[in-house]
Amino acid sequence: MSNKTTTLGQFIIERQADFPYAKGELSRLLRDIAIAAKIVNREVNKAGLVDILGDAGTYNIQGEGQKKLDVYADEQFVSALRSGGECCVVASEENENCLYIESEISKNAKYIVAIDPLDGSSNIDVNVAVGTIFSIYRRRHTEANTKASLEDVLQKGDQQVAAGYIVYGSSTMLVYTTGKGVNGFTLDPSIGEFCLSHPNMKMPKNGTIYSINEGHYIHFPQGVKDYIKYCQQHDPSTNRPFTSRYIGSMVADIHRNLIKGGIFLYPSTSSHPNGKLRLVYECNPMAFIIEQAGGIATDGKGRILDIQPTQLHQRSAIFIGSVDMVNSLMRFIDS
Ligand code: AHM
Ligand code: MG
Repeated sequence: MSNKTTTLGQFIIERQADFPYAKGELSRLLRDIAIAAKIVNREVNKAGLVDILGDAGTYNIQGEGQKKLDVYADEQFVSALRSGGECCVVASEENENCLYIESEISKNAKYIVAIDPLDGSSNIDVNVAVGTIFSIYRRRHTEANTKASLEDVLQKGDQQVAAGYIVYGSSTMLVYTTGKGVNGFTLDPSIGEFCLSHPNMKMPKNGTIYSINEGHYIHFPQGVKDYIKYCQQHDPSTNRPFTSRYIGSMVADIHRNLIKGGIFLYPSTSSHPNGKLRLVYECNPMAFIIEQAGGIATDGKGRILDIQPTQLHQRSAIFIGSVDMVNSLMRFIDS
């Protein structure tokens, strides 16, 4: 067995020819995101030691209280993207409007980044895994001096040129796709590099894990309730009852299911009639990654990646995971 370590930087350069319009810009953009991820990782890791836990005392556009680390992570990613020069618009969960980067080096940049800088905020204060989710689009009009607009951000998910997540867990991993499969890198803190640890990730076609906040059961649509009961029934021929696992950090829940096989569900509920999770920077990137790994993602009516976004912070129901499990759920939803 070879002991050769491939760093994320090396891997990106080796794979550059795979990228659409390969001129190095997307490689540099991914590198910028990885740098910010390392800085956020450092802060998440010492969160108990410095004054960074707890509420920032501010609210995001969705009226959700912001944690200090939410704000810190947002600043780090925006700053890395701003100074990197390859991104002209950042759309973040933490900001009401898109941030147009109009500096000399960025104003003609070709890429748009939509990001949830720190997902799973409610887990920050209690040492449970949190994550970052990002999605990259190409600007629709790239002629010099044409301005990027909201329409560039509101592209369907199937127009993504890359997407990825970082999970700050028992180890820190960066997983990404550029539409040619999914690769995972683990941060080696001793050298400060993400190293290829999970090449060509494939989601098992079937699994035995279902992930949903069952506390909201009473508010779920009937088809989802019926599916949960199905998961809990005894039937050794289909390995039921299944196992329930719910961390409350979408990134960590989906990462586990990607490796082990499973389904993650966040349906519409009476308090969140359109679901809770945001289409542009949560559902779309995760759907792109899971599809690239061989799984599927739907809102219960159709493919997540086919939804035309109309608003930056719009929400969607999402059912995402192993093909056989999502298809089995769909039979309950359709009936
Ligand atoms: P956030 O972006 O404000 O952190 O919210 C998103 C998180 C997801 O990571 C997670 O899957 C979900 O909210 C958990 O919601 P709930 O507490 O309703 O189960
Ligand atoms: Mg989030």
